[in-house]
Amino acid sequence: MNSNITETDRRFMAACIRYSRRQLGLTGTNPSVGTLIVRDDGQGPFIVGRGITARGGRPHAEPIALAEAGDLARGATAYVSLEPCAHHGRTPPCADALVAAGIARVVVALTDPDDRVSGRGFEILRAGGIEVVQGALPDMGLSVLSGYLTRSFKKRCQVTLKLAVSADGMIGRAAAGQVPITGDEARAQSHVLRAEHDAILVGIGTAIEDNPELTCRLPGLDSRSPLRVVLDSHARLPLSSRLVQSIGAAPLAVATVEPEGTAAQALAGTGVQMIACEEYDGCIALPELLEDLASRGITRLLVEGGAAVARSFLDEDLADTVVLFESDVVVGANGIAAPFTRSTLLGRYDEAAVWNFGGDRCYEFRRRD
Ligand code: AOF
Ligand code: ZN
Repeated sequence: MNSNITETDRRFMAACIRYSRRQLGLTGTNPSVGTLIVRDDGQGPFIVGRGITARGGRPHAEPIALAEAGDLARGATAYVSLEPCAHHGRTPPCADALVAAGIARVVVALTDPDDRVSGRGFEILRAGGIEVVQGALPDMGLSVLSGYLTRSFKKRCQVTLKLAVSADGMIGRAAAGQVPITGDEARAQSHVLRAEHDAILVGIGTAIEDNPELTCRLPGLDSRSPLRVVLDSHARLPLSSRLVQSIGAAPLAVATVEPEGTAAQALAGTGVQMIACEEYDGCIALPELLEDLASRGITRLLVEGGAAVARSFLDEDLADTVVLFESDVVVGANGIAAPFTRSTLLGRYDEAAVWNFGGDRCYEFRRRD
């Protein structure tokens, strides 16, 4: 453990990372970074400036926080979840801005892998006389920045696989449309997950059977609906489906191996984006699709169903995080069995968190890389 990191540092870094969650799903290819400017004039530390990477990725977090702090930044500590940038993009380097503002100390969770930054941000800070403390709560930092890091290192979007399972191990009932498994609180939480991702994906079976809308319908957060993507080899998505009908509320893309066919062209005519896919073993090739989505600026993808799609992502080792809701509801006859259970996940995943939402439990698993 880095002995330069104090208990106060951990407290403010935790607050900084929690704060940075707010822009997840909104910053495109840019990471959602948080900055808190904290000063202590002898009566205890207090926050004088806050910033998170803005919608679309700019401005970055640091200049927003510095602007709020004004002259109070002089002599203060800046908590930043990612190494401050060193490059001239549409804005000047954040590392320079921290030096110019007279910041005395910078505490960072994770190093930025971007070639234009990696290590150089720290160099600028040190050359400017700032004390730099690296490695404050890196695991917590990863909970927000892992999508950005996955996209940087693996050139594909990060995948969160979400599943709701009944007490008898089912995810629905055959030919019954949407079957409620979890309660209101868990459902609201799954809409938070939608808001925090750049795109949400289901298979064509779920799109037809459940006829979902896949938008974020939390009060005040409807503008945070992600791009909706349907895995639909033969472009079978009905024009009358809720997904197509709600295209004004959130964009929709169909991943298909027949982008030029009549059905695909009819969908395209309504504004649906076509993603031309490669076929592997009679199915859409998922690794290539994830690369394609990353190149379209998608950093975090939420996979919501159904069983076959979930199984494919797990079998191909493409699910980075699994969010599993468990309820006390019994589905009974004609149930569709869950493609995995908590115990089958534990071989490859670590249980990272457990929550209660109303009467339901929610487990977050992270893949051991
Ligand atoms: C920071 N603070 O809040 C963010 C950073 O296209 P640009 O110019 O915005 O640069 C994108 C890069 O900036 C991105 O790859 C990452 O290295 C960094 N993001 N840096 O200092 C921030 N969002
Ligand atoms: Zn920057």
